Amino acid sequence: MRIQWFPGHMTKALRMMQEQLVQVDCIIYVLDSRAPFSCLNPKFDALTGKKPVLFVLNKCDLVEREDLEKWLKYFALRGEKCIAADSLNGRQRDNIVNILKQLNAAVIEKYRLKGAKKSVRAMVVGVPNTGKSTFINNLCGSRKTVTGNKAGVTRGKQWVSLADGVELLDTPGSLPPAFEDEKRALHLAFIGSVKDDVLDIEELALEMILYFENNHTDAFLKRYSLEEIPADTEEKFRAVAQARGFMLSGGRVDFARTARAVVDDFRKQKFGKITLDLPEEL
Ligand SMILES: Nc1nc2c(ncn2[C@@H]2O[C@H](COP(=O)(O)OP(=O)(O)OP(=O)(O)O)[C@@H](O)[C@H]2O)c(=O)[nH]1
Ligand SMILES: [Mg+2]
Repeated sequence: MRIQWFPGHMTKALRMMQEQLVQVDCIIYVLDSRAPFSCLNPKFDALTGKKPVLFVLNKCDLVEREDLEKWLKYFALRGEKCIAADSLNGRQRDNIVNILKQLNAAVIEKYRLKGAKKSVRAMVVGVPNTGKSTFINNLCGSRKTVTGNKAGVTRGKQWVSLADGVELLDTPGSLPPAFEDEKRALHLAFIGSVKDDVLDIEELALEMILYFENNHTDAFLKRYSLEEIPADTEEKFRAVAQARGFMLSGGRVDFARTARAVVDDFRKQKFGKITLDLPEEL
């Protein structure tokens, strides 16, 4: 399945981030815990190469603790600062403010020696829909930024101040202009980081079913009360359609509706807590 989504607003966003780099002390790189590796965008290297980085494994509530630990260890072994976050329910503010202050200790000291009263400024970056804006709202304790359960919600830059001398810059999610690795592109599409409108939903659902043939098969079979996943493509959809009541007159399968249901079921955790990328598979 060919996946590409790099509209003009992403080029603009990347340019804006580059311009804003001089204004910030560090980068907060928000990843979706379900696919941390796929969420790494080489286009952000120009930003992260120049400033200290805090990686955030966001949406940690959507994965198993042991998978999360593997990723925390992966980053730690590389000497990267990385934390897990649940931006919907987590109480992570004090911890993150402390980490940001540690990460920027040198800059803070520089400001102090100059007698300047300056905040620590962090640019929040990530591919679309990883929860950047929600993460910021969680830290500031109010809905200062606009959020939404689809890719491409934030379109401009927005500064948000936290009371304790930290300022965060929300940015629009950006994808790479092209994907070298189809698996990474697929994982991003599964988690809703690629706008659904640019995807063929039936192809996406088929890719998802193929994923379940090799991973978490039991969860898929249980969800649709199946004994096995049929080998034939049409029969795969028929099996799900019959289970969900999406058959049309004359025994025809409502492919569009069935495909949508599979994709939505995945995104609503109906197959359980699934981590698509694991460090041992890299
Ligand atoms: N379960 C869960 N959902 C989250 C978490 N953080 C964000 N979300 C949800 O993820 C969706 C996307 O959140 P946003 O904050 O709009 O994501 P974003 O990265 O700012 O997206 P763009 O602006 O499009 O790049 C929303 O439906 C949020 O409620 C989290 O920690 N856990
Ligand atoms: Mg946003």
